[in-house]
Order: sequence, then structure tokens, then C-alpha cells
Amino acid sequence: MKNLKQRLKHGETLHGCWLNLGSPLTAEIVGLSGFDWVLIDLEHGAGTEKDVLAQLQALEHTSTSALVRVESSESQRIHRVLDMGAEGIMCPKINNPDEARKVISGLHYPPHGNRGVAKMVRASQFGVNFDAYYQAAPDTILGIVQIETAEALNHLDEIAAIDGVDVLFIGPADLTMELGVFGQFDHPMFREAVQNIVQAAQKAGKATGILFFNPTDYKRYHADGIRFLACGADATFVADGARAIAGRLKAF
Ligand code: 3PY
Repeated sequence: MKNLKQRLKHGETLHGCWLNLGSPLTAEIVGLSGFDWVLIDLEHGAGTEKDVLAQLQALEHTSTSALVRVESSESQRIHRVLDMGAEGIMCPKINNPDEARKVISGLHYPPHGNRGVAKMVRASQFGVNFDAYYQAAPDTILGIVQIETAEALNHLDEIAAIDGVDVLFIGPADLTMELGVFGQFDHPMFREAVQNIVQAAQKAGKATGILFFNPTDYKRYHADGIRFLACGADATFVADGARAIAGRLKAF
């Protein structure tokens, strides 16, 4: 089943990773590797909005759900990638409830939001299945807001309570930078922030997500109550694999 939103609602723990290279071939390889979801990254990735389409097409025949991180909460950015067929959107640096509501409004058709209606888009199989897509959209489009600023930490309950916010996703690099403890994921300030975010999400019946690069961190974050877990990126998979092989050759 590709419906991440329903899988999260049913309490599943879901594993994902980042796609930063903008490459449909890499997307396809990763999509065939057993992750529940991948995130095509337009905030820091090498690809542009134009590269999203081919990656979505490459992922179509895999069992992996395709999400997109947009660079900003501007509705037009969100509408375009949803129309291409993204199953959900992640928005970086959401500071307060007003910003979160703006993102969520961009995800949904009226009366739930301000998404423009175009029947002939790829998301609805070019209009062939528009009615079914439109009906299902409120229950299938996943809304993910990133909690990675000091300001957001003061509004966790209000952000988590917004209808349509499905996941509070921790940005560990940005959040530790904001807290003045960059990269110190054991630091008490970061650990306290993680626990407060999980608590706010759980109170509102929402999920928490995080990105990490060392698989051994999985245990701790899972024990924290985080169940939307991303480990690594296509770029780091290639870099790690290349370094490991080159190192072995040198060792002979
Ligand atoms: C962070 O670590 O800050 C992120 O947003 C993940 O890219």
C-alpha cells in the first residue's frame, strides 16, 4: 500500500531516506531497495522542480512513496509538485501556526485549502481519474512541517494541533545550529527539544519524523517515540559505497 498518511494513522513506523541527486535512475534504484518513502529534496538537492517529474515517474512502479521537500511555503511551489503526483509535501523552517496553516492550505483543494484545480494533471492521470483523486486527496496527501527553529519550539502544541499537519519533522542540523550546539545530537538542549516535539505530536495524535545518517542512531530515535525515520540520502549512499570500495582496493 502506498498511502503513507493512512499507514501513519494506523500507527506504523515508516522508514525513508532523502533523494538529493535529482536523478531518476538513482530514484529508481533507491525506490526498489525497500524504503517505505523517499523525499525528493528541492531545498538542498541538486535537482530543480523540472527534475521532480522524472523521479516521480521512476518511483511509480516501485512500492516506495514519493514525497517532495519544497524550498519555501509559497503555495505555487506546493501546487506544482502535487500536480506532478507527489504523495505529500515537506516544508522547511516552519516557525509558527500561521506559517503551518499556510502550508496546509496549499496542500488541499477548496473547501479545505487553496490548491488550484486542474483536471489534466499527472496526479489525476491526466484527468482520467480526477474525481477519485479529488475525493481521496484529503485522506492521502501527507502534510509534513519541519521543526528546526527556536521560534517553532515555542509553538509546538499549536502547530501540532492544526488539521492537516500529519508529521512534525525535526531538522537536526538546522535545529542544533539554532540552539548554538551545531551537530551535537547528544546535547541536552537538542535532546530536550526532541522530547518536547515528540510529546506535542503525540498529544495531538500526530507523528514525529527525523533525518539521521548513522543507522545506529535509529534505536535512540525510535525509543524517543519517533516513527517517521529517514536514514541517509542517495548522495551519501553513493559516497559511502565508493569510499568503501576504494578503501578496500587500496588495502590489497
Ligand atoms: C536538517 O537537518 O536541518 C534538515 O532539515 C534535514 O535536511
